[in-house]
Amino acid sequence: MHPSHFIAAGLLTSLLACCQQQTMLVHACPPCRAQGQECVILARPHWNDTGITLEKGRRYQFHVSGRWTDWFVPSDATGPLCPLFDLALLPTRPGLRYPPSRDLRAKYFSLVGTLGRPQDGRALPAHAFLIRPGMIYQAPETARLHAFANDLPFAYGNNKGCLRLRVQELPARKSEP
Ligand SMILES: [Ca+2]
Repeated sequence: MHPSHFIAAGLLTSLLACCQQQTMLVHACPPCRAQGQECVILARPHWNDTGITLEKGRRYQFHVSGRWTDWFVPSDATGPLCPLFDLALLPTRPGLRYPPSRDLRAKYFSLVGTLGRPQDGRALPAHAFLIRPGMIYQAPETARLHAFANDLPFAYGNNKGCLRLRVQELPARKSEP
């Protein structure tokens, strides 16, 4: 066998071992979708209506927990948990619904939030952004928060799992009304 075959087989074994280990962390999704300022974002739908309205000028902190899975690749809100998969998928990232041209950190299964959603369900609204765990976001307009797992538009059929998102409104700064 050619040495490159040994290397490829070793990489494949490592990837599968990583995935099997991480897939055990994927939680079953609870039946609820939104409760107060906490909601569940499913990986399968193109859009999740969080039921949460953000108000213009107010600041919010996003808390995200859980794991979801694209085909057999486990991910969290920032993308695939196995770095080698992340590297392998790099050339196809421009086709993502929220592509790296909008934010270089955009990966497969990054959690994306939008203010409102378009009627035709395709193009993203003007305000779309990556929801990074712990990040603080000041809403540029008053609108309902929607969210989805970043993926190729035609590739949602093999998505599984969910993340739990908690939106915490922060107190206004002293200079704010
Ligand atoms: Ca997929």
